[in-house]
Amino acid sequence: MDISALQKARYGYQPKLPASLAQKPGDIALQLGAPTESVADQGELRGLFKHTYGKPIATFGKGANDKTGRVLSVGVILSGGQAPGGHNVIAGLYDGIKKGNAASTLYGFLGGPSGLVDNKTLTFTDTIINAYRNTGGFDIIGSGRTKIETPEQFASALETAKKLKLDAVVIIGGDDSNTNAALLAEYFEDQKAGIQVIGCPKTIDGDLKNEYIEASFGFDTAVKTYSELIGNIGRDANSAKKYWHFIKLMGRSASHIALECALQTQPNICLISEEVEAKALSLGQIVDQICTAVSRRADKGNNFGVVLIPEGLVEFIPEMRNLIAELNDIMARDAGEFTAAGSFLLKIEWLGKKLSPASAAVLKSLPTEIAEQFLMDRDPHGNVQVSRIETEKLLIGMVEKRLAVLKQAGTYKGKFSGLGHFFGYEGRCAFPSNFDADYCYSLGFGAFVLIASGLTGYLSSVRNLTAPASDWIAGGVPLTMMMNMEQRHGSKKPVIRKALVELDGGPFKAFEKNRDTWAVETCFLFPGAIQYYGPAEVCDLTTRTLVLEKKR
Ligand code: FBP
Repeated sequence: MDISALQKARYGYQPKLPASLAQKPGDIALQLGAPTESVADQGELRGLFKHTYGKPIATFGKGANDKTGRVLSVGVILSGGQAPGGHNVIAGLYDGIKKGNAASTLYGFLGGPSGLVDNKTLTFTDTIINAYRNTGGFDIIGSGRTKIETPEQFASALETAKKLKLDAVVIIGGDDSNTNAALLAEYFEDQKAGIQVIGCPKTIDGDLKNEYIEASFGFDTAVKTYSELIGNIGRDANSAKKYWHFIKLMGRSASHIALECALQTQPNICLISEEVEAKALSLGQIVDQICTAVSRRADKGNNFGVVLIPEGLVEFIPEMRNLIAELNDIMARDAGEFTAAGSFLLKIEWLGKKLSPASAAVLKSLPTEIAEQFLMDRDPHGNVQVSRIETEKLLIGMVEKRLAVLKQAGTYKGKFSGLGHFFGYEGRCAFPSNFDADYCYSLGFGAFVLIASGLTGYLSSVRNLTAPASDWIAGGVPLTMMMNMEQRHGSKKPVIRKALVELDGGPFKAFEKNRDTWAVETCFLFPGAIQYYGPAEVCDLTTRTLVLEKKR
């Protein structure tokens, strides 16, 4: 098989491990802290997770561990959207269990959680693992968004695990997938199956984090990839001086990706969904803000610029959020009728009778192609697929209209030509940065130690991430510690709380301090491509978000 020169070179990269995990497995001691509580709704969660609630934080240190040498049988799942470094989590887990005992087996469930339900597996070998070390993508076993939720699905998962004689299942996923991991861990305990469940924090969105999970893997590589592209666009804009580039960036709910890219590239405008929500800004007000910057730059003869837009924005604008919530309910409750309504226009007519008057008016005001995107299928977790809503085009159209009015009034004298871009899929399967390669390998290796030590219902954790890798602190965080109860599809459900951008946090404050200057001046930065070989200050650079969050 042909492989690129970089792929070949990356096979030989040896990921760095924290000192605690770089020891012989028998010398990795497990230290347990005090019992923990969930972030909220402790009473309800204690009742729902009778076997797995409130476990202590686990930390790895130096000392004898007589459990790491037993023969293990483990199955691993890649769940949800791709994120750079997934292959290294599997490689770290594989190397760990083989180091513990060469007779141990690692199975991969094919196509995401459905592989566990339907017993679709492959058995990892050195040859398979070696062909994927330090590479991007999830293609080693594939991924999927199936949610294990019905009693039949849980029973099938158990049947598969029993057939394979598994000691443990490792779920590599985001907040929804790890909520599923917590439920599965509890179910297996309840069934006295003796099968452990360990999660690993994945998502480019960066919204699965807390005091013990400093970053989800993939964020580092994705933001560096997008920032390279944004920097290139900034330079093009400043060369040609004729386009306003509206760039939508992935991040289904949280704006961490947009904020980090703004810190790395200094665009003229970066919208932050969490701020839009806090200030209850309407779509019209957002458009006015953009027009003010466009107009002020035009006064200086600069009819070009860069605008960053988080893809989740529409769900944070009050009138849009209401519309989406109502659509979600109607489309779930009256799914049959909705489908039977027929063409798009007939669907809009049918919805007109079901939606509140305010939401019906918002839907009607949207350009046809955008309204169609609002009606697309929801994902299995009930989320609207914001990656498919062309917010950048919606904003360009509205800005154009508003500027035309301002021109008539004589308050805008520039020329506006908007170009839309969407950077999402471009970054999710990039070769992992050295940071993600090291971090992921450590998470996978740590998952092995958690399993060998007999823990269940934990998320593999590696912290102190701004220090050199040898000083990273590895261990595990109980999944229930991150949970609260939230309203989902008409009822309260236990879920891992999403970490949104904090408006009083270091990253947002750093952005806020500079954004007025960036809006009017041309201050673009050009981060360039991710570097894999060279000086550590270039190759092992962490994100600004991580550094600024750690400063607190
Ligand atoms: P996860 O939360 O599963 O990691 O996925 C995040 C994400 O990349 C979002 O940024 C994006 O909105 C979504 O996946 C796209 O989903 P899909 O891959 O199903 O199109």
